[in-house]
Amino acid sequence: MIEFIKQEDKQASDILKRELQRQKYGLEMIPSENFVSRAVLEALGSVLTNKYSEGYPRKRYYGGNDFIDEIEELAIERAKKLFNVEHVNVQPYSGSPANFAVYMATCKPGEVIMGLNLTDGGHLTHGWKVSATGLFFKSIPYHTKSDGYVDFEELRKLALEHKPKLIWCGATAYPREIEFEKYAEIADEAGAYLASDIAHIAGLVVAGAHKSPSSYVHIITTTTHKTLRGPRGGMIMVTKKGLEKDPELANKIDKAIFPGIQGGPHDHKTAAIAVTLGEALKPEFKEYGAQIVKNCKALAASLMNNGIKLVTNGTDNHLCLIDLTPFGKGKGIFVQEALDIAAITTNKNTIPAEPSSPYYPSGIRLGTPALTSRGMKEEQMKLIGEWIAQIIHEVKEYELGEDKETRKSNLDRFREEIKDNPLLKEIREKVKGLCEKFPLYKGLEY
Ligand code: DSN
Repeated sequence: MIEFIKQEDKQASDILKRELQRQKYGLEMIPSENFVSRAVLEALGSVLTNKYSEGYPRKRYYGGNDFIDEIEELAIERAKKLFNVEHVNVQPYSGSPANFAVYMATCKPGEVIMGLNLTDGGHLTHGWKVSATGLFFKSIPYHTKSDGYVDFEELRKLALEHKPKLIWCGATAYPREIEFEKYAEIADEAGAYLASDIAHIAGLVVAGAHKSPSSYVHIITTTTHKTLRGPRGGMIMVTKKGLEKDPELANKIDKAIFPGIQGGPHDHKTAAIAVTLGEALKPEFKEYGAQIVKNCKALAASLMNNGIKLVTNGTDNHLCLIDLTPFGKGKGIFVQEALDIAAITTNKNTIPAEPSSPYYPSGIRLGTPALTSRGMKEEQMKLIGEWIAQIIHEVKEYELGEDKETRKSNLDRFREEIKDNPLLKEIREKVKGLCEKFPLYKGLEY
């Protein structure tokens, strides 16, 4: 499969080989990651990477784009059907430029926008202070309540007071269903554009395992590599409601992507999106989406039955958010690194009312899209939940410390002590055994 890299570049091929082994023999539980099909991998590795094609199908600045036009149109038609929308742009390089283009199409610099606060589970590009979206627009964040659910009362009050141009719904670490209808009521009352960023749940939406935003919002953005199980990429969609609010909205979005913030589209990635969307149109994808949610509920139950607290006490979707504050603040880093040693990949994450900081947060975010792609079901989730709980209990006494020096020495000591921890080694072996029963990329060897 990588025979040419092997011949030409041993250094690079060795690294690729080790990453393939890591993926094959570990449990990938970062909820925004997944395993693409061999067909999607082929499209990504295709000759379409050689082409320049600034512009849009049938309106390009360069010659030789007949087949590029066809593949882009195929992706667009499939996306329209799957998401029930009027217009689709499949060129965003990923989620951040897709979202930035929405700002450019709907707001002027300095105008007011609203998104869910980052430490409450919101996306960086929904107005967080260090993101370009927080620097160039006036961001008024809304929050979750102490129970972890979105505070719609606060959102309504802020929206009517500040009259934002744009309101975002959607999140990166929110374990519950996004209540599009409540957002729509508030955005309509405030006269704002409503954009839903469904990057995390796009696969669930097309599978019917999460409600669709298409009749509630004006614009939908998504990445294509999370639950949708495609290449790293992005899409922007305009709904019927969006075109009714502004008949020029689709043109504005297209212009914002090119020439606004991007140059030539990545055509190999467009081809891979077309293949991904073809897979998502198949009946098996509905089963896949439903199983992601069943698995996540089983994982949540197993964690809670083993003494682990979850934000909102459960999940409606593909992810759970572990609240480690019963053991102290800022403990996410210890748990993430201990899980890593046991070959369970997750990410430390902030939780609502985070008492620590985004880099040293008090939660762990984990999910089931990638494990479900391997064919795992509820029985395996129960087991994995038990292992994770055991690991948390094993490292829960480690303290971070308040200042930089104490943190460094505490982390150094922790890393030294856990690298040969017998429980972590034992679970790592069990993880390997489980992975062997659910092979990944069978027959693919680097
Ligand atoms: N960084 C992506 C995630 O992991 O969810 C998008 O926020």
